[in-house]
Amino acid sequence: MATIERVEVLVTSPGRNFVTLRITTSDGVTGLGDATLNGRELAVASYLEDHLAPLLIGRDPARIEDTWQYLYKGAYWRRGPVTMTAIAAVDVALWDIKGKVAGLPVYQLLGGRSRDGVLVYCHASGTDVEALLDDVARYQEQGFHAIRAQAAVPGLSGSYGVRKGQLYEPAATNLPDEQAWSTEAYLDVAPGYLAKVRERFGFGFHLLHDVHHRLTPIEAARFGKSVEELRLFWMEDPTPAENQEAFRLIRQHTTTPIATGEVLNSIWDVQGLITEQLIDYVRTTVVHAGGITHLRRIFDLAALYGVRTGSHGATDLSPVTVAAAVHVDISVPNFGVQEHMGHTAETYEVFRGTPRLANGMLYPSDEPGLGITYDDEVAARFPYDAKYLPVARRLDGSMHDW
Ligand code: GCO
Ligand code: MG
Repeated sequence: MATIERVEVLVTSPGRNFVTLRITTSDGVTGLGDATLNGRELAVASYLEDHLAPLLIGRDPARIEDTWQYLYKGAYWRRGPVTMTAIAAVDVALWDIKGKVAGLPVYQLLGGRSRDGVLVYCHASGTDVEALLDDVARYQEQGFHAIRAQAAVPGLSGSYGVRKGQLYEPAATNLPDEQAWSTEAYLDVAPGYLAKVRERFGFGFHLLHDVHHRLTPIEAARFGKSVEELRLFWMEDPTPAENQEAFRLIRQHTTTPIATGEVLNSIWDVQGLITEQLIDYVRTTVVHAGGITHLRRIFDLAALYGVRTGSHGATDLSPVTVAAAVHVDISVPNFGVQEHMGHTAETYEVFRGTPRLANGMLYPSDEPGLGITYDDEVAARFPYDAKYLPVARRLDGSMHDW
């Protein structure tokens, strides 16, 4: 029997910080798992290095479920983003190894394809409405069928989701950037720019919008109602996700579909949202929700209640997560959509073999395992560089949800 012989925690910053776990077996097979928790990266690195690596040495790499239970139940302390991201990294690395040992891509181990390709949505944004419309046109020309639209709110220093450089990257400063927020100003402008997108481009594509936890339940209900005729694919994170009951109020008032879950990390965090059918899309991801093993459990529960998947896929999730997500997305029956942002050229030099993007769809690699390799030499050129997500303050100076 092969055993786990080596466990390495790799930290690199090719444009942004990524933490990667590499497990090597006594047969020389390696597996990769993403362990990146944006803005809190080193907490997960330490959890893996100091607490999990010693437990893994000598274990059977084939026992994925048992290892998951061992690490989850063995922690005693339940859930939480740091624990669940660390467990995810181990889990995904073990799926990668299992695929390589079997000579099969991971999606084949998950039951094979349920569809030909994975529908993705991209991010259009603009500092004003005209710039947003130009960006939507650009993505349509590139063949995307689903487009998220965000525009700056006049008078506010920072508006979530608006790109400054090549890619939208919120964790861009060495200390948290302080941004101003006004719900009134946002609610005055957002339904209007979304309407302009529909006016200009019609209804022949999916239009999405991320509220980014900024509204109270009743404000979110009002927002959802005000955009009903625009037939959004979803409004994302209309209110902070930790209060599951809040979604009942929103649900009672609007038919605009609701997506949430990118900040949640376990089946228990989304249990009520799913079983009470308070959401339409669950956005938990491979990396933050306990890996492929646990995410599939969430998606199976969701399938029972007609809730579809819509996994988070921002730049702070490494290409290892993107690959793992696409293996899951292509196989589960209740797939909805996958977020796609892409990464910098430097990131793709470190992580090689990312899923193929064509005509607004992602296709998994047919290489054994996940299909991603990690280049240590290139990674060494990009040392860790502490970066934080911004914070938001209301106009009176008090803290708001970012
Ligand atoms: C999204 C997200 C992200 C997050 C980021 C935090 O929908 O893509 O909201 O942009 O803000 O992942 O690290
Ligand atoms: Mg979001």
